[in-house]
Amino acid sequence: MSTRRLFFGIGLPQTIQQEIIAWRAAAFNAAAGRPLAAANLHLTLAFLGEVSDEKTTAICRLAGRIRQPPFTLHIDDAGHWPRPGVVWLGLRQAPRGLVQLAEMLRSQAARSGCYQSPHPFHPHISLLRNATRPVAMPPRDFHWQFDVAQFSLLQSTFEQGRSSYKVIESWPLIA
Ligand code: 3AM
Repeated sequence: MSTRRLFFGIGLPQTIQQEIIAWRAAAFNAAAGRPLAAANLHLTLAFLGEVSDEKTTAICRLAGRIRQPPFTLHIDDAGHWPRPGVVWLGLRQAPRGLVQLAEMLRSQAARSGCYQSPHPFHPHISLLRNATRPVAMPPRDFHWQFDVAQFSLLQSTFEQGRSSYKVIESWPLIA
C-alpha cells in the first residue's frame, strides 16, 4: 500500500518569505544551522505521518467541512529548540482562530486513525534545522503580519538530505 508523509499547514506570502530570509541571513551566522528554502517556510498545524490514499480521502473530506473565519498572524517571537535542532519564528500571542483550526485538524486526524504528535501545539515557522549547538539569538525587534485566508494539506518528501513540501489541496477559511 502506498503512503505519503503528510501534514496540514499554512504557507507564507512570497513577500514575507523574502523578508524573512533576508532578515535570517543577517541575524544568524552560517554555523548556526541549515536554512530552510524560502518556498519551504510554513507553519505546521497538524503532522499526520505516513498516510494511505484511502485515509487521505477521508481527511480531505473532513477538512472541507471546517467553517472558520480568516485570522491575522503576527510573527513577533523567535526561539531555539536544541534537541530537535530547530531555530524558529513564532507568535507571542497565538490568535484563537489559529489554535481552533489546529485543534480541529488534530482531532479530525485522530478520528481518522492518523498519527498524532504527543506534543502540545506550539505554532512556529522553522527557520534553521540541524541547530543542535547553542545559537546566539538576535533581538526580537521584528514584526511580520499577514492574513491567513486558507490552509493546506502538504506532502513532505525527503531527498538528498533535505525535506521539501508540496501542496496537495487547500481550503479557504470562511465564516
Ligand atoms: O513545522 P516544522 O518544520 O517544525 O518537524 C516536522 C515539520 O515541522 C514535523 O512536521 C512538519 C513537516 O514535516 N514533524 C515531522 N515528524 C514529526 C513527528 N513525528 C513532526 N511533528 C511531530 N511529530
